[in-house]
Amino acid sequence: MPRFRFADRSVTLVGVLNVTPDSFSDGGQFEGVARAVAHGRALMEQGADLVDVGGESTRPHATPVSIDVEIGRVVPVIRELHRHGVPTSIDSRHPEVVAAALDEGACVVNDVGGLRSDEMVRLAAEHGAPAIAMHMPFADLERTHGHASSGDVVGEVREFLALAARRALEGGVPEVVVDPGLGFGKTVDDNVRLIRSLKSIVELGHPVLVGGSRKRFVGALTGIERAADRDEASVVVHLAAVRHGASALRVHDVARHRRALDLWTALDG
Ligand code: HH2
Repeated sequence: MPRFRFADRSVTLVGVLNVTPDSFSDGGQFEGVARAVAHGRALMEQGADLVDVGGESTRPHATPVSIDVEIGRVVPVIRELHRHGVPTSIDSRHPEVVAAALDEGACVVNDVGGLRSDEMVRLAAEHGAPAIAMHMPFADLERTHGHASSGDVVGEVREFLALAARRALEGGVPEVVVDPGLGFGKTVDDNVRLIRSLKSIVELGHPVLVGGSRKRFVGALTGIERAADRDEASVVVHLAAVRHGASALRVHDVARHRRALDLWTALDG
């Protein structure tokens, strides 16, 4: 797999591939290797630059899965996508899963745990893989989702990401992408403030990834109840993020985002 660098494009479009029974918007749709691989390849045809493969839902009250189950879900899919030349990131909080995925051809580490673990940094460095550090207020999901905002969410997130990026770069990771972690232990207002103030995170000097796709705050702001009906609204959220300096978007509906981004680029030219 040729090396993957976010800095090679002005906006990197990351397609979501959840190989889980219980993800909040598409749980159960892409279970089984054949279905998952077909969807991953379709995402590339629709214009994704990278396919983000996850085997554990991070939604509130998701049933925890064992490391073996998570590996069993993601590794065969990554191996097969690699065989078809599809670049993948591994979306996992667990170094054992990340290690297995990198060995099978994943070329980016996506750690919603914010690269808190030295092992995660070591693995990305050893494989020469870029790493995404996402902000979660706590290392575990239950505490994160029960978290009520502090006052200065933007300052808190910026400080966390600055530290995570510094540690990772010092540990030898070739490229660090920072992500404010929309929807992770944040109120609707926190998410809005993070998008509006994204520039202060962009100023850290690392590519910024935003993942607002179909999330609850998008539903709260629009009144759209069903997560799968929030793709149009997600496009608006993500274009706002691009306007404020985001250079990577993690999305479920790649086709819609690709069209919107191409039009945006033509008009913004
Ligand atoms: N959001 C989710 C999962 N992984 N990774 C990054 N870097 N940024 C995000 O915002 C992010 C992420 C949650 O979305 P999804 O994968 O669709 O849901 P689930 O965790 O239920 O599988």
